[in-house]
Amino acid sequence: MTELAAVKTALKTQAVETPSWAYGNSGTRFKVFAQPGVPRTPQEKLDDAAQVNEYTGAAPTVALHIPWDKVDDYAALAKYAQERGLKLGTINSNTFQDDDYKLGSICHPDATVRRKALDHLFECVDIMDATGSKDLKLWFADGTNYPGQDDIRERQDRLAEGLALVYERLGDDQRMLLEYKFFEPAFYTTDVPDWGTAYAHCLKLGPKAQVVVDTGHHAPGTNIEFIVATLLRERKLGGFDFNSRFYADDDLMVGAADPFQLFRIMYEVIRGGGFTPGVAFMLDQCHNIEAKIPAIIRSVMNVQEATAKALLVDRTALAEAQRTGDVLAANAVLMDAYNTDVRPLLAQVRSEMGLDADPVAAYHRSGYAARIAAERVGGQQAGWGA
Ligand code: AOS
Ligand code: ZN
Ligand code: ZN
Repeated sequence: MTELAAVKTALKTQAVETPSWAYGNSGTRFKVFAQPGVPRTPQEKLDDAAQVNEYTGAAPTVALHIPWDKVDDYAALAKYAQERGLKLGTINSNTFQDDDYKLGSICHPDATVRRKALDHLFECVDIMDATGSKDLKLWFADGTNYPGQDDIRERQDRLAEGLALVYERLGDDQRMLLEYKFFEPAFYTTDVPDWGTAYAHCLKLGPKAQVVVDTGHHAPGTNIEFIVATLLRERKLGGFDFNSRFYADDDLMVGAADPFQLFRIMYEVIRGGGFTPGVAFMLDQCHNIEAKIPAIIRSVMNVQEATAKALLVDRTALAEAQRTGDVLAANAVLMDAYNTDVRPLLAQVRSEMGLDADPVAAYHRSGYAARIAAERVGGQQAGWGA
């Protein structure tokens, strides 16, 4: 196989999971903007996700969020997805929306609240059993706002205890993906603030526990690709929540704020052997002011563009420049790949897959947006504004 053929093959296999909540109305704590045609049910979210997959050919799974996507029959929902060429992906838990969780969930000082949070997490695993989902994504809003509010170490003990109980409940082919976030909604301490804390817990738990890197969950200037390289070396990178940030957890379209960073991340993924089914490429975004379906299509394309550039890095030339200490040549190899216009290559890949070369234009031509705007009245809020 020529090198270009190998790049094309890799691009044809890449799959990006889209989040159900990205199809719903969203906003900030200042305002949630309603858009015409927004889904009213989990099924309608899947209908929209099927559009993204139809035009990109690269978004075959959809992440659910419980309880935002609560239904009576999850096996039926999985069948509904299957009939539209989709599969249900990661199950995202929610232990942050009840009044009971004011002081935390599985780290809460009161055992009754911890039990309630655990029961929800067990319910999420039951849902995975019904849908065939392989991954449970855990993000905890737990933390404290004031020094002295609670004991930092005891909160870690409670976290470890809760995670261990959920871990035990996982089936052989199921994983738990632990997400970290350096602040918000807690501002003084966050119980899983960084990859080191997530890694330490996952290491103790065992091979079915891995870390999720949400690209928006780092302090400005953090070298995310270094984290990616490290987690891959340790076989602890479970997946990504892709999005973009300018300031905090902005949840903007992936690749919009810093496409160069996305390229650097994808390069480390490929370099570290992470371009395999094990590492989940998920989006975690909200489209507050832009049309949702084309924005999600655009996001998938942004991931593909960064991936294509990363695949084009001349690894032999890079290794040689690195070995001989030729700093400028090594940097130039990376920059050459990054500065390549990969849009014609991706258009070709799409044509070879029987897709339109321009997925956004194809979606606009389809008339789907006008149809859902006419048919759907009273679209659902994503559940949470961020
Ligand atoms: C929260 O900031 C995290 O990014 C979560 O992954 C996610 O946005 C939320 O829990 C929806 O599932
Ligand atoms: Zn996330
Ligand atoms: Zn987030």
